Amino acid sequence: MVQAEAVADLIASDSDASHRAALTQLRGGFSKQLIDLRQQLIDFVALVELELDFGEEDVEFAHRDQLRQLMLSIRRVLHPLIESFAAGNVIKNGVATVIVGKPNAGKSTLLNALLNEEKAIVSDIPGTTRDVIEDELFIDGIRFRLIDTAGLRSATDKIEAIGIERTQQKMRDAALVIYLFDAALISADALQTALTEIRESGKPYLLVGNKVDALDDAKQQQLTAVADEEIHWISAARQTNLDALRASLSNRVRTDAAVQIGSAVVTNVRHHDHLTGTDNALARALSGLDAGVTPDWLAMDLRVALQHLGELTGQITTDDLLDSIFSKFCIGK
Ligand SMILES: Nc1nc2c(ncn2[C@@H]2O[C@H](COP(=O)(O)OP(=O)(O)OP(=O)(O)O)[C@@H](O)[C@H]2O)c(=O)[nH]1
Ligand SMILES: [Mg+2]
Repeated sequence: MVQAEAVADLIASDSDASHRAALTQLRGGFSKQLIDLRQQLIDFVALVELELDFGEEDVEFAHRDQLRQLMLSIRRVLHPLIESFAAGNVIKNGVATVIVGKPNAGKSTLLNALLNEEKAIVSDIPGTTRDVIEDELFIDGIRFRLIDTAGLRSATDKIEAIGIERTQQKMRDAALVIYLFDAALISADALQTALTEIRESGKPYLLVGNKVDALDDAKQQQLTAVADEEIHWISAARQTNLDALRASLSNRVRTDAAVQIGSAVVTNVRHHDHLTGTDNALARALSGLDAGVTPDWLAMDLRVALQHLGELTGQITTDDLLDSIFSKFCIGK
């Protein structure tokens, strides 16, 4: 299932938007650097491929030492990016994201809506969810472990008490908290109290007001004033504004991880795959160079590296290679 989702995510991210996101994510210097280095590599591959046309004559157009230096400098750019991904621990475990709030706030409805699946039981009886319900969700290539919990209140029986205890444990373990409240029902005071608690917990959180479909403007303004911070207004049942919530989730992870690591951070599975793909291909090309392999072997590894780099930076066509060959050489001469 995890693999299937990852594959689905890879396919889904193969779009203009994801290429743009890739560039944004590889932030300023990194993306520009990668594009420059890729162009230099294209020029080298063109030279190596040209050697193939003169196979019998044992010519060497591509300066091997310069090629080696170029590959080493590309790898120096790749490595911190690859490591940032591991450091975020995002690929392995996902971002533990727990949905908490009072009973009946609509936590299970939100879980189901985000997962697009009737995973948790929804009912108008407060205290419906007693156990912890978890599933994986991919947003912009980031893996989230979404956790629905028992609503927080004074428990009415033993089982609910255990459920609430688990909610609190999950909150402590979570990387991110979605604090969900029933906007139509909550009082300004109750929101204030809840906010004080969640702020004191020190966890990164998103404040989400549910049931906007049942909310009047005056109440919405009142709650906005009380909160004095961004509230994500949604209707879980009608699936209103869920895209904005998804975007906030993925932004939050990107910026937090960036703060933590202090530089560009790769959180996208697809990017990570292309970064390691490039790196592995370059490692093979480098050991090929050391072993003195023939240009066709070298060209093969370099092409793989270019393919990955091109998909990362969002500009891949084999025409690039042809252009480079024809802009620099006149074969006829
Ligand atoms: N009007 C409206 N009702 C909603 C919305 N989202 C959920 N509900 C209703 O609110 C009730 C409670 O929803 P649940 O998702 O079970 O709430 P919960 O927070 O998981 O509740 P517990 O598991 O008891 O803690 C159900 O009757 C839902 O249909 C919404 O956006 N608008
Ligand atoms: Mg529930």
